Amino acid sequence: MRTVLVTGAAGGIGTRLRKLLKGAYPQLVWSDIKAPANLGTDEKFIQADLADLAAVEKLVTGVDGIVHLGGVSVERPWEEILPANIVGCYNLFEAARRKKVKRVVFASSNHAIGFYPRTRRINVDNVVRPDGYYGVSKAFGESMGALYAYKHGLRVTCLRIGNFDDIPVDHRRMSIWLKPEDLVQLIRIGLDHPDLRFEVFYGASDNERGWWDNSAAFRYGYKPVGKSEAHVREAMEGQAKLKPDPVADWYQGGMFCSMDYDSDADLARY
Ligand code: 15L
Repeated sequence: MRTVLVTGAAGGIGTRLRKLLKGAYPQLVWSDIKAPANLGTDEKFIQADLADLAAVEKLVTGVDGIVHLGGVSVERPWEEILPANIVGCYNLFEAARRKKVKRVVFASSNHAIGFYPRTRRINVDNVVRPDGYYGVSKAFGESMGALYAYKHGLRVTCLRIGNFDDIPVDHRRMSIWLKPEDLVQLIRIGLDHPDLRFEVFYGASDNERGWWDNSAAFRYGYKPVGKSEAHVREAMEGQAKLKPDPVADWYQGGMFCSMDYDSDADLARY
């Protein structure tokens, strides 16, 4: 990898990665729909709207690998998800194919599988259970990744990111926490590992209370350094400030599941 493009440079994860990936590749190119506020003079930034295919094609020209963080990163109405996360994701993969980009690391999310109960341990072979339109867009992105990997020869890694933060901030996050340095490890496996064709990994640190079997990532050498048990006190303090919510507390996706929820199903059966 000589030139690596990262979309979503102005978002929460992008902003952290701008520091953590510094020097990792000879040329890093950062992009977003708007410029990050604190752009350094040594950082190369290209403004682009993911919904504009011609602009995305221009953006990926000459790039070897892409880390695709761009788009809407929370649950929003369909009218907002569609251009940014569905059309934008198609444009990204299609432009990558046309311009012969070698690898894509796609930032998927735990919300692609949010409707699994916390009592279930799942791996990457369980079918998706999105917990909103945002989760649907992440499941779509994983499907696009598989299509472009097997049909067009791209090498694609989808990271089902749990909660990216310095520490886990509540009970749920104890199970899904991802320390920033561990995300960097997963991204570098996706960009550099010679044997990789298409994989889905869980973006989670070493969480004793975790719900996900991440053996796919471990097979590629992932060794998470973050241990959520080391932060249990702060997480329980955060939890004490939250109101009980039977749907959010039952499912892995938390509050994304209880948003607009109007099913009368017996929770314990699903
Ligand atoms: C995500 O996918 C979101 O991008 C982030 O804002 C958090 O809500 C996270 O999931 C989470 O589930 O905690």
